[in-house]
Formats: sequence, C-alpha cells, structure tokens
Amino acid sequence: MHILLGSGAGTFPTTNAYIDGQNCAGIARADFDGDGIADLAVSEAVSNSLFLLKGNGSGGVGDGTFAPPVTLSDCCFPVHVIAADLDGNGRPDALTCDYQASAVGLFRDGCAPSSVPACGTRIAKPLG
Ligand SMILES: [Ca+2]
Ligand SMILES: [Ca+2]
Repeated sequence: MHILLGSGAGTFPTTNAYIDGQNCAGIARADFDGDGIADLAVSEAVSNSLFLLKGNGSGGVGDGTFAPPVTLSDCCFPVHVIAADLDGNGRPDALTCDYQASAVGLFRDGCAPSSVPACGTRIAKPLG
C-alpha cells in the first residue's frame, strides 16, 4: 500500500510505502485510537491479515504519514473492511468481509489500549 500525498496543485510529489508485496484489498479510515488523528485499517486477503496504521501528528492534527502497520490475524481472505461504531460506545470498530468463510469479522474498538475484548480479537459472524 502506497500513499501519495497531494501538493494541492494536482500533483502527487511524495509517495510513502507502508505495505509492500502484499495484496491489499480494502482500506477504512477512522480514528481508531481516539487521539483525533485519522488512522487506517487495511485488509490483506492473501495473508489473512488486517493491518492497523496509526496516523502520525500532534495535537489532533495528522501530518499525512503513518506508523508501521500492526498486524491483526484474520482467518479467511478478508477482501473488504469498513469502519463504524457498531456497538455504540463511541469508538470505531473494523468490520471485514471474509470471502473464504462466508462471514464477517469484527475487530472491536480499533485496537485501542483499553479495548474490551482483547485488542485485535476477531469475532466471526457467519452469514446465512
Ligand atoms: Ca488516531
Ligand atoms: Ca465501538
């Protein structure tokens, strides 16, 4: 996954690589750790992973760069990810669409230190 930062003049002079040599399938943007700066959740189907990248910056303002990815284990070819607060606790959760399991995987509260249940634990929700 590469992020091309725009110049504001229709060009993208800076490219930052974060996840090389993988098959990134989906990206969701949310402030998963509650510091006011946008973070990313990236689904990677072939390695059965969900990557979380914490946005860099200070004072709640991001600088367009991200910390190295933290890998969370998914099981079944996650091909898409969305961010939404599914349990209504005010913190975004990540929901993956797991192709090989015909299920969705729920990662609650974006791997924040105070997450309950444990950070990065996938909760399978079979479809049908
Ligand atoms: Ca954040
Ligand atoms: Ca939540």
